Amino acid sequence: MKKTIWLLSLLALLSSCSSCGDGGNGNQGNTITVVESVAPAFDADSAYTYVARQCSFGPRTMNSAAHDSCGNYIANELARHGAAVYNQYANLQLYDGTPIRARNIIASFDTANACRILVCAHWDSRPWADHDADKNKHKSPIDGANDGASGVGIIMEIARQLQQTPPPVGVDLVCFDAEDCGVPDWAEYDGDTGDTWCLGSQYWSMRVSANGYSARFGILLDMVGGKNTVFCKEQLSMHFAPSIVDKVWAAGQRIGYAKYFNNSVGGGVTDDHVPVNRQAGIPCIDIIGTNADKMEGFPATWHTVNDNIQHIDRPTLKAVGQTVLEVIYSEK
Ligand code: AHN
Ligand code: ZN
Repeated sequence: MKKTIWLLSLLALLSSCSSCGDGGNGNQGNTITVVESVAPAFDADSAYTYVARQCSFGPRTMNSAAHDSCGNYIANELARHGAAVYNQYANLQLYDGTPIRARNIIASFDTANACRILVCAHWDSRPWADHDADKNKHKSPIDGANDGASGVGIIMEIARQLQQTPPPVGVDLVCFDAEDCGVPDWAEYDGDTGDTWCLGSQYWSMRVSANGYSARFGILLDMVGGKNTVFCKEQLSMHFAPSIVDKVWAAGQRIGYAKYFNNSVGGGVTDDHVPVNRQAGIPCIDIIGTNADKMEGFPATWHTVNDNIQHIDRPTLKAVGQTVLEVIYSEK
């Protein structure tokens, strides 16, 4: 009996301590926070399956059969979820002049709606594991489970939700090609100004406004499914679209993912959101994974052969996918 009372008072003490930092509103004791979420539930198992399926084709490197087959799979799956799908094909060139056949896959919901939100990710995978610890693997292609497939997996699950529960705004899901064939570390090549990356998004962004398209804002997803990942506020996103960063981070924190959506500002990244901001004129942010151990840099599997399905984490997919859904369904 005595032991129980002692335990109870210890618990009371602990809970009153944890409420000391409640902002000084005098609200002592246990505060139950009711999370008001307006979006349908994002299914992380479903997103995980979409990531695994993309990886099952093999590395989605430019000009490969796996790339072609996976492109068909993504386009068919998005159409099956009720999107109007447009394939934008482009003949482009790698940094060394190699011709590549690129394909941006654009899936639109509620096309009559003038208010539109863009969600994008790249679907190609890097042809070279140039950051692998093993030098012998620097020319091996990667699965890109996190770097590529995770963002597209979330996009496919979002498509499934959009069909089941139409939101108040129109949504365009864009899977960019040829993001990850920028100059490899081992290449003897001077003059990488960053434009050897993000070839598909550059192509799309240079043409989209002439085609009469715009969006209220965009959200790019990159490396959004790794273990041991947090999301810092990416510097170029803060430059181009600080209010969108704040909106997305606030939504994530509001619905319970403060552990993932960290308020610190990370470094700037050359990524698909740059041409979307600069050429397309659409304010677009990048939700991009940071290594949680170091609180800086990319996840440990980045551009290594370990970027495979074994290192994909459902809770990370859930945090990002649910947050993006929350932003979409909160928009008026
Ligand atoms: C550079 O390393 C220049 N950009 C990183 C963009 C990226 C590559 N995201 C995923 N893979
Ligand atoms: Zn990459």
